[in-house]
Amino acid sequence: MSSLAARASSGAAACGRVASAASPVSRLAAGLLPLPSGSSRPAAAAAAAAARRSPAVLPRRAPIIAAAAAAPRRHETGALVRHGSKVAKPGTRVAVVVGRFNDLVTRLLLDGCLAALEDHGVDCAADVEVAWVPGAFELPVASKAMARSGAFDAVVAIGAVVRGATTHYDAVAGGAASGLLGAGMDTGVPVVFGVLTCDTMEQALDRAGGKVGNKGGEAAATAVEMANLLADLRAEGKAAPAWGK
Ligand code: INI
Repeated sequence: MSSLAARASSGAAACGRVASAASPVSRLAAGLLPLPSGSSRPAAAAAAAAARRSPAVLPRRAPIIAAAAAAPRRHETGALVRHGSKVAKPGTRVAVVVGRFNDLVTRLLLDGCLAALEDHGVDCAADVEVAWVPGAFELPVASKAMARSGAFDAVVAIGAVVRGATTHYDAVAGGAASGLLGAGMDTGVPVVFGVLTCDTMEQALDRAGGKVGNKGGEAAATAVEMANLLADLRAEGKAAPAWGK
């Protein structure tokens, strides 16, 4: 099997519900994630081993990302300082728009995104909608339309633009970036840029669950943080309502 094919085949099922080498349980056991209080590394390793033995769908688990200090605090000057929590509020709804072009890469980004949404407390089965579009250039129109619907608290746009030999790259990458920025700005719904812009396919795969991490997972975390921050500010009348709200 080529290294590209091997990496592609490692992209496990969506939503992180199926045990895989990259599942949160395995990452816990490997020491890559902080342990929830009351559990031990050997216990996590045993859970990971059990999950590997049984490929069955795992029961729903609690979010495993600990809440960052979400309550506003005072700077020594008295200024109010706040961050959006990395743990989703119950019922946080997320649209994920994915480009089919270079889907060897975008499927892996999608897997990373959905697993991370679950890790951050989003209920994928109830509250996540995935929409495929032909390529990165189509991400803005679909993202903006979904953001305008009022049905989502955040949108994650996923794509992979690989330079190759043509100048098409610049038009597609630039159009996707400016279009997605505009979609968020126009609607007040965070539209997260989960689009890889790389010179080579190898660089893209490195960022889709390879040696540089998974940009889809990072985009999911950004979506949760921004949805929380805007919700908190809006609850206090300190941010304008989202489109149609
Ligand atoms: N779309 C991508 O998502 N990535 C690319 O690398 C790419 N390249 O290189 O051409 C690409 N092109 C298709 C584009 O997104 C549109 O689907 C197409 O132009 C139709 O509007």
